[in-house]
Amino acid sequence: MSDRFFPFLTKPVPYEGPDSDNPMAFKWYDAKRKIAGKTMEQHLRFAVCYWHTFKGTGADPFGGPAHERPWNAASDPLQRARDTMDAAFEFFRKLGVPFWCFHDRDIAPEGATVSESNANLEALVQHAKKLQKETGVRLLWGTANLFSHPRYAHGAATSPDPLVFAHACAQVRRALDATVELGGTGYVFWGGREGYSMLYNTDMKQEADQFARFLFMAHEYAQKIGFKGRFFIEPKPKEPSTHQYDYDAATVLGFLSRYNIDFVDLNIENNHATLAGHSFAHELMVASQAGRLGSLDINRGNPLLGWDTDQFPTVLEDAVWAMHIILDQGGLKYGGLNFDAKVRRGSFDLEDLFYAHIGAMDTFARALIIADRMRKDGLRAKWLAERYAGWKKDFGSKVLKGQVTLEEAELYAIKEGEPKRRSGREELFENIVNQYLYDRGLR
Ligand code: XLS
Ligand code: NI
Ligand code: NI
Repeated sequence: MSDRFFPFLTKPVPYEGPDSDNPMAFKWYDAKRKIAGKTMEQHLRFAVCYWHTFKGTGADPFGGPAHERPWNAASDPLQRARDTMDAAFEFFRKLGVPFWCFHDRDIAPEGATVSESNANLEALVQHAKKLQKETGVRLLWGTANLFSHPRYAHGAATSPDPLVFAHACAQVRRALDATVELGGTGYVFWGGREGYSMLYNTDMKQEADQFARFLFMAHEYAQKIGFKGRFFIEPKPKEPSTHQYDYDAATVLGFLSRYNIDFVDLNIENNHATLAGHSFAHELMVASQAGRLGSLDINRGNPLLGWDTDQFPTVLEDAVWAMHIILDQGGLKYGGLNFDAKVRRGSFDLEDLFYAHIGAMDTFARALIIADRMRKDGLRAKWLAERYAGWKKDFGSKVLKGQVTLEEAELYAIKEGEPKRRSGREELFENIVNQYLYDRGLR
């Protein structure tokens, strides 16, 4: 493999440990280091996202592209797509990540017709297959971009026009083919335009029925072509739609049970959680406790801005929660940690792409060490056991087994009198967690 696009780095990013001052080295991410029986690489399952890292331009609503990339030099769109992919695999290899993720339109340009688009995609999938073989990098999940083309202005699967729905089906069919061909274990549905901007012209029930049908059709096809992975819905409350149907984890779980859909798990994104007015930990917990936490997009938002800023994750406490919950549920079988993050508009150097990913990987590696230590010391398990102890004993456990009537509960309250008040000890728990975050967990 060549050094064509990132010549400033001729060897993969090394692990040098916490005392290193080398910006192109890992301080915490040591791929083969074992934690709780598995290597860091196996726990974290990092995936670089193609769209932000290689297709991102630094554009924002107030200014066009600000990032010049050497892989965009060719004038022929297919050549540009191949160069971009070569750059991507050079990057994956040098960064040392095991996985990548893409939308159909990230890797291959849309053609003038459905058949032309399919042919473009197929050509680039074959190129990816070759590069995967050469580098050992694997596909985590694939997806279709059902939000950029003008035809999707009123939604894709939830469009009022069945022909638009058919175009969405055409894309998903080929994106599923690509995912299977490249060995992906996940397939994501993020519905940026599956929502509405006003209710005067929107029939929510009709659109929900359409979306459910769409998922059943996709599932049936995936089975047919031998897809062995899982589908994931990625909740987000808004942006670009005013209101998105997959609002948050709880809303999606409700939708799945309303339509009896058992073949979809959730892909939880940090910045979407905060846009919905939740914390990342809340969304992860809701999904995990329902047995449906499949994968994570680990970017973060900016508390001072109200939109999806997709920043690289550098906040340790968020990452510790994520790793704690992932360890609690025994890992991520089909998913992983996809960055879904972009460098800032002002960070236009190619080196910035490495710094961003290195920092994110170190944050999560450190979080894994800390979460493992917190779990081994039994912190949260102990706090929960103490707090809910009553539910394990006679009256509490009988209630849960359905052996107590409302009148019997009243008699119990009369007999026992006023409950003893117990402190929630929030400040104490925060102090203890801080000890782990900043000191104990790392020793
Ligand atoms: C946008 C989403 C998108 C999905 C994939 O906000 O995060 O990037 O992850 O379509
Ligand atoms: Ni995302
Ligand atoms: Ni997002």
